[in-house]
Amino acid sequence: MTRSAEDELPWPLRRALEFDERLAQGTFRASRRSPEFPRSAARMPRVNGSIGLDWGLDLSAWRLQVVGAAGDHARRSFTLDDIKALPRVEMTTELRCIEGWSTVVHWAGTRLSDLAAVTGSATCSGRPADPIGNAADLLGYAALETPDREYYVGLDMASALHPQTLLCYEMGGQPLTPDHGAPLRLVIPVKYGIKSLKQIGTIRFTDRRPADYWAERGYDWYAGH
Ligand SMILES: Nc1nc2c(c(=O)[nH]1)N[C@H]1C(S)=C(S)[C@@H](COP(=O)(O)O)O[C@H]1N2
Ligand SMILES: [Mo]
Repeated sequence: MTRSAEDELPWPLRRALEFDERLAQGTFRASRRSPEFPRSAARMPRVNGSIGLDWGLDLSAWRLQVVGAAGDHARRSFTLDDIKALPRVEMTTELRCIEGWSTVVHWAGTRLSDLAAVTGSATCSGRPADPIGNAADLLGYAALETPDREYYVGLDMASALHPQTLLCYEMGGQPLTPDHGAPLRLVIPVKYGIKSLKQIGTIRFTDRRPADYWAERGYDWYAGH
């Protein structure tokens, strides 16, 4: 009979590992959903925040860079068409800004969890992410940044892989405009708007809690509501 490395740990450590694993699985199962609205309730939100937006970005040369535990040399890059080839999801949810306003918006894009599943970048092993079946294999965090790295956000993995966390290329039934984050932005309705990073350049999955632009300026790192 072969014994796994885990079996050889002293029992208090082993118990702690098992507990962490159950906790992580519980987190993913419980994943609280943000309310959804009829599409007719959707409006176009104001443009809010333009840190790190490059108005002159060459959309044909743009690529989404995805980096996992294996590091920069194993980065994968995706064109917008690659992203659009992943399952399309539409949702009508509230964009809630920490400044006190909110707007119901209709979004279209693909789940960040679907990207994590095709790249294997979100796990320690490099296997496709399976939050329910194998939560212990997941890295702890996702870090997103604009191509110029001026704006950056950190997400805990449960929120990053939440079913309503989307990489969006359409807003209000139209392709994203540059001021709303073309060609691709994050929309994460379980968090305040500060986390919904516009114009994504790189997504990095990591075990170290990522830097976060607004957390560095005194806001709560999690920014849930
Ligand atoms: N790159 C970038 N993304 C950003 C911001 C920013 O300044 N730069 N501001 C955030 C804030 S505070 C909010 S409320 C939302 C607003 O999105 P909207 O402009 O599409 O309404 O974008 C978020 N994403
Ligand atoms: Mo905001």
